[in-house]
Amino acid sequence: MGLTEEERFRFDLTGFMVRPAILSADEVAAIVDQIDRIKHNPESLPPEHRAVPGGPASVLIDHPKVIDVLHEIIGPEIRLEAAGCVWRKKGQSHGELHGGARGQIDPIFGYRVQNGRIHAGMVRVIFELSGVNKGDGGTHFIVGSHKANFPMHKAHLSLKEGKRSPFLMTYECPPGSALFFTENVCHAGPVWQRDTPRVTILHAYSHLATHWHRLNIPPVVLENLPREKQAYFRQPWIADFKTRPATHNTMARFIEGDDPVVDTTHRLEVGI
Ligand SMILES: O=C(O)CCC(=O)C(=O)O
Ligand SMILES: [Fe+2]
Repeated sequence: MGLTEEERFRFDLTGFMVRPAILSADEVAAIVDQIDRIKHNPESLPPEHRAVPGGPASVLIDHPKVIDVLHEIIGPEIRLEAAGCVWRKKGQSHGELHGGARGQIDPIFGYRVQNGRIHAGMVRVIFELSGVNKGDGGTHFIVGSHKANFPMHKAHLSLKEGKRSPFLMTYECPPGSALFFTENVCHAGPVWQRDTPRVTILHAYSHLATHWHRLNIPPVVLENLPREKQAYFRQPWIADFKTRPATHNTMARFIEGDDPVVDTTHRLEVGI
């Protein structure tokens, strides 16, 4: 369980790592079909499948080969706080290099290592459904920048051929792979170069105590997930001292209990 020694070394050193082909070909096909419909023909889907992580994509919420990593690098109690899908055609991009140098977001979401354990405040997982080959334009990273002590220097911020930092790295992977990175590493989603689209699902996981993204998943999607998957969207709190002994907001407590996964505030926020 957990990261292999090589994965731990690699993730700590560079700020990212890939677990290749963790999904079966059938899982990949079903999720790609769902994203195709979400982007191009949403009415062909039931409402609870019209946004991720509903429908076939829900297999990704608690995939054992992903949770395994997150428990080690975030902690035993985690939340999934944002999910989205991408259908990136040739010529399209996410954008330039951003983040890094410990300055991206508040230190509570930062990256640190203490007593031999990684504590990553927030971890992004990108499920690469169409795979990435050399030169395609997968996500790029300035390796080590999640631990840099000085601001990102402009000499290292170009994605232009010939002007790229020697620290800029990327990866290749087969379809159905999971890319993990700390949100604190400087990264970019460059122009996609392949004729077939880059199809991905992006998840942001964080510690149970925090919530960076405002939740924007439609209530119908969350309400139709099984309880074990809804548990990843439970409220961000650790302990309730009104009870004796104190109640802890564990996953098991949520699954056994009857807390609603969608509260009135969230309904109002998403306008329902
Ligand atoms: O599209 C990409 O490759 C990068 C996306 C990104 O910047 C992010 O997930 O934070
Ligand atoms: Fe980003």
